[in-house]
Amino acid sequence: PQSTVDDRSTFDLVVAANRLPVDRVVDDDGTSTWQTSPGGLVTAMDSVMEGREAAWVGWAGDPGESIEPFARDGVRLQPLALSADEIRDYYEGFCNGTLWPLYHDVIVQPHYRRSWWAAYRRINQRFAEAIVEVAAHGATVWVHDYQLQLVPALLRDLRPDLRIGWFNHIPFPSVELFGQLPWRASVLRGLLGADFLGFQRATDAGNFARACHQLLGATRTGDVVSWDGADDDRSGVPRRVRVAAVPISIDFTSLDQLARTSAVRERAREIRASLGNPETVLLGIDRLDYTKGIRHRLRAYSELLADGDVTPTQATLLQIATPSRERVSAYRELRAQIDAQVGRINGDHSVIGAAAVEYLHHSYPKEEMAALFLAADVLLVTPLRDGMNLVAKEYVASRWDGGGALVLSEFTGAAHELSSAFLCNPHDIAGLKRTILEAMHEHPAAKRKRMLALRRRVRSNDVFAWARKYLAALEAAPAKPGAS
Ligand code: GDG
Repeated sequence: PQSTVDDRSTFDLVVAANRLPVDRVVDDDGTSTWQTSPGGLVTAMDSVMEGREAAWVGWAGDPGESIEPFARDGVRLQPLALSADEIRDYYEGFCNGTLWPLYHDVIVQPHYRRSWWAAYRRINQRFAEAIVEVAAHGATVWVHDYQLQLVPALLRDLRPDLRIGWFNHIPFPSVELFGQLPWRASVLRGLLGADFLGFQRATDAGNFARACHQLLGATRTGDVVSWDGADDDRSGVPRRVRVAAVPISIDFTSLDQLARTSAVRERAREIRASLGNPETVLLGIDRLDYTKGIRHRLRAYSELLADGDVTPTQATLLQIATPSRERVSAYRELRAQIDAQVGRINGDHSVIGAAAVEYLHHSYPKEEMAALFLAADVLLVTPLRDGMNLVAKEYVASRWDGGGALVLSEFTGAAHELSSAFLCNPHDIAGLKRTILEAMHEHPAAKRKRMLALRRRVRSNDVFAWARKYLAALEAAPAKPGAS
């Protein structure tokens, strides 16, 4: 429940992310309220903020006027305003038109626009100033993701007393690709303002350290990147920054429990029945994003249908694509391509009463997601590049019955942990087809063994363990607060 503004002015723990953990919901009568956003980050942060004097700085999600700070579940929410132009240039532009494609191995062409970069710098500065206002002396500040890479150094300049951590939810690309960025040195300098930089995979941490070495002359010893702080026009303050992989996870127990409820089990049966009770239900659930490999998955599936290896009465592919970034042109193009691809597959292969592909461009409540997971014999997770991929872990957590099979791309962070999955290279369509068939037809006992191994892994490294590990690494980072 929403309460009045917290009268404390400073906090020992400050979380900063592009978005606040709430969404504004406007009722029919025009009154607006705040609802907790779905998603793992909010759950993870709740667990670390509980019992601490904590604040969260982020954008409220709409263009326009600044909103007064408010308190929710004991946490101070500090909204940061973005104008329509700033959303276009900073968020849709630099974040989602430059950094997102560049950091996902240029699956689509990144655009390098100076006006977008200028907006990114300005908004990062605004974030740093908003954080400084609410951070107590010596506070811990946990900054999230690629939208806020300049914040660590900006913060350190303003407030050397703070302990600053940053976590990258997406991949960090190889230096050959990162080197394309016209403002690459500024981004590295921005990040090196932190005490600890966390990544999804050791490879991402390694890519970052190599970029610092090649582009700034920094050196790496074990987990620590050391930089003399000098650049072309100034000799700077030396930095020692800890850099390591801390793979993110999900709230295993709550999903496991949700999937065991009779309502979810009943709904899972209903979903299968609505699909005509086929032998095999294959499922894809993704944000509609070109990184997720939806087109490769559809291509492989359409070939399996064409080859006669699957028939629409025997199997159904249920593809759910959650609407995402609909104002960015690459996302609109992708949607049109997927619409056409699904139409073509169904036109060619469906029979009356049994669609080859059931495609839904919607988002669903978490109960429905759990029921979908429980209804699916095979989950297809085929990204071309993905920082972690929480959907894969959520599927595993939902399968309390030991059923189901996970087809998982090698190009996800999750593949580094979930080695018992049916791993695939989504670029290799022939290989992907074989892997899908293997996941459909492997002996049930062998499949069950895989699923139980996956569940052990996700249970023991859940989101709470992740948050604890992250904060412990930040506490142990080399530089003492106040030192340079
Ligand atoms: C980024 C990185 C990294 C999706 N549709 C609905 C819904 N979802 C939820 C899923 C899952 C989350 O959204 C998506 O997380 P992913 O990890 O799969 O992917 P990204 O959104 O790209 O996330 C990724 C992640 O950050 C965390 O660090 O793993 O690599 O790209 O939790 O369940 N939730 C509900 N309805 C939907 O329709 N309720």
